[in-house]
Amino acid sequence: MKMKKYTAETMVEVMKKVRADFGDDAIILSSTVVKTKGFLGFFKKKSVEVVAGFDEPAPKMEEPVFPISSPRIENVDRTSGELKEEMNELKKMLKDMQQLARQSRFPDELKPLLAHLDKQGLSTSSITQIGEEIYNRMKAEKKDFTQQEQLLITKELLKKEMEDLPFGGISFNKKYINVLGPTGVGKTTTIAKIAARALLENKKKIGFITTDTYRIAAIEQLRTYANLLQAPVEVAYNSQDFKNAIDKLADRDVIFIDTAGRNYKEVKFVEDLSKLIDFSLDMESYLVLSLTSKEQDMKVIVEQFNQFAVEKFIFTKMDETSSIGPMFNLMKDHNIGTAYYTDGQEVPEDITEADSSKLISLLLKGAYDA
Ligand SMILES: Nc1nc2c(ncn2[C@@H]2O[C@H](COP(=O)(O)OP(=O)(O)O)[C@@H](O)[C@H]2O)c(=O)[nH]1
Ligand SMILES: [Mg+2]
Repeated sequence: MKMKKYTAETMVEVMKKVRADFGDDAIILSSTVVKTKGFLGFFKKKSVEVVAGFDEPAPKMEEPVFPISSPRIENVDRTSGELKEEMNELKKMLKDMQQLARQSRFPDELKPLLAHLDKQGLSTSSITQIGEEIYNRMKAEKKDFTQQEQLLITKELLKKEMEDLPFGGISFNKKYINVLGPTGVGKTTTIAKIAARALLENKKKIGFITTDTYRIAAIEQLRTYANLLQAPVEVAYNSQDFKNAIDKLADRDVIFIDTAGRNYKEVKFVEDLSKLIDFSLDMESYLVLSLTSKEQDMKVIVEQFNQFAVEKFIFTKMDETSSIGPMFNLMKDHNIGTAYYTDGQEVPEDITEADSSKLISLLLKGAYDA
């Protein structure tokens, strides 16, 4: 492998140079942000240093080449979808690198907080924004901020970011509560929790419709909860069943609609769902996402389901993860608020109505424990 070191002021410039020498087959082996200290630490200059390599056709019997987990631009036949995905990935990576370069300017006092946010999985751009704001205020006030002061600013910024998003549970203004999402995230369990509260706390007459007829066990699971709550369940195999169910449950105050998960990546599944459920009804649709899922997968799911006019998110399985940053990233990217989060399998206990202050406290919990 041929290797060469490049230095420029920005990542974009470096990449231009790399491409000029190696074309699209370049491999980035490492990238560092180099700081040159100016007078009394002021006017620090930064530059980006990249070591790029080019894989020559390997002669036989050479030592094995280990894969390198850095941005790699390969020349292989790909579908336009894959290419687009890779381009987006690459763009994000470049953006992240630029953000990280910006972060490297921040004073050391800020590092524990920013590291905590990073561990929580908050997006690099949000972390940079927070760091920048605190740093700017430090400079303006010509002093370092205590951990407590840093936390206060962080809270204030996150709060402001979410001030226009809706939070909180079902409104009881709409008769139909529709719960969407992939398989296994906890839709049925969550419906049972919300329904139990509607019955016990709000004294509503509740009913259920399930369109999850894919597995017998799924119907039985909902029936079990419904029986405990002494509420009727209707099973809808097709759109006619769904219409009949609506008629049969006409006297109910709130009707919870459970849906099948299946493979959300199949466009057909989304089509089927819109044929089965009458979305023109007086309805609120919630998208259930498990915090144990990968953020990239959650993003795809949101895009897939967003055509159903998602009212708010419901995040499940908070008890199984210690990084809840993706919640904030998804809310910000899609401009959708959060109705509830759940943190266990107990019905109806393990569910909390979300509000931005609670979520922020959870995100910042333990920020200075380390
Ligand atoms: N740890 C944990 N498990 C949960 C939570 N919510 C649901 N589950 C479990 O996740 C599994 C799938 O739940 P289910 O409601 O059937 O998911 P569905 O396929 O989306 O309807 C079950 O074992 C639930 O008990 C939660 O908040 N925390
Ligand atoms: Mg289910």
